[in-house]
Amino acid sequence: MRMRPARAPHAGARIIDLHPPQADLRAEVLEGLRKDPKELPPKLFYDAEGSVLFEEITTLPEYYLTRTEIGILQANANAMLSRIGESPTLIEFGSGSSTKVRILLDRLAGPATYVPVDISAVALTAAAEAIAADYHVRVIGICADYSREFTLPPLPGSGRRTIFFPGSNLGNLNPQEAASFFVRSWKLLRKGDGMLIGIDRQKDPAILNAAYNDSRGITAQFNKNILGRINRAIGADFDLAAFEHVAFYNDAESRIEMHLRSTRQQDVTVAGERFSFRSGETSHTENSYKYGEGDLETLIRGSGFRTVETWSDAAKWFSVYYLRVY
Ligand code: AVI
Repeated sequence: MRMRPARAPHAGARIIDLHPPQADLRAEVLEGLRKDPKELPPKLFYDAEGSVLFEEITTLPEYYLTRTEIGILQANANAMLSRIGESPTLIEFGSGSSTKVRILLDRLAGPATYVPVDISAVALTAAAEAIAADYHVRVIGICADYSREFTLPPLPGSGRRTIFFPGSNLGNLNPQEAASFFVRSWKLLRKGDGMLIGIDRQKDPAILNAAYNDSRGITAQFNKNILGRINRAIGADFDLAAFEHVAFYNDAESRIEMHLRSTRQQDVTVAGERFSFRSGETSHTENSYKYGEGDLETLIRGSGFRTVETWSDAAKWFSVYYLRVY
């Protein structure tokens, strides 16, 4: 069990609600289903049920990403913290339950400010309060959508800012979206500030295919839950039993693709609009890009960042990069 810090924790967390615009799920789903081939927005994965399924995925033997990244953070936290510098302000994008940042906070000496940023005010408040209760750090939670541009309120810390973006979440963005992610992040930082980011690497496709086709079928449930969510949230009559999970590594695009395949010819009504699915027709639900050596450098070139140091596991399946604004 983690030791509590000797000093008294700060009194509570401050939460600043930037009122992120709510997605128009109905419009996004209909737009995707009108495309050929059909697409469904991956943001729909994460309702309460999907978030539980994702947590389960992170513990599966085939899904090496989470445990490998945690191992890298644990083994190299002190080196990371020395890059991050004294009295840091750690800004975590999509902070969720703020679990991985604890590995850094456990080893922090001296004052620090932790700024979790999450679109869910409920998850943000719970996680921010828990961190404020467990650590001697100032906690300022920001309810915002990091996938769009937003402005940080004035932050009190005197040290450098570091954006913490673990979990290979960058992988779910296409190259253009990833490039604009770095530009948006740069706007929140100053010269000398940094970013600590988890990146899943290219590797034997058999390992990648197994990670997204686990033997217990949890990833399949996670993928199909998107249809259940559409049924519940915007009114549709998807029969989940008539779709199957498909995931494969697309070598040319360096990405895992997830799709849902219709097992028969069927019509589905979604928010009052009728859609036909051919037998065998697939709808694209997610991409998970895998980065090769030097790919990140190519991606960030021109966005104002440079790679300063990287840490990986022995097999180089996963890396954590420290980037700096120059
Ligand atoms: C959240 N994200 C990094 C996961 C990934 O590996 O791309 C989402 C996921 N999809 C299927 N399994 C996990």
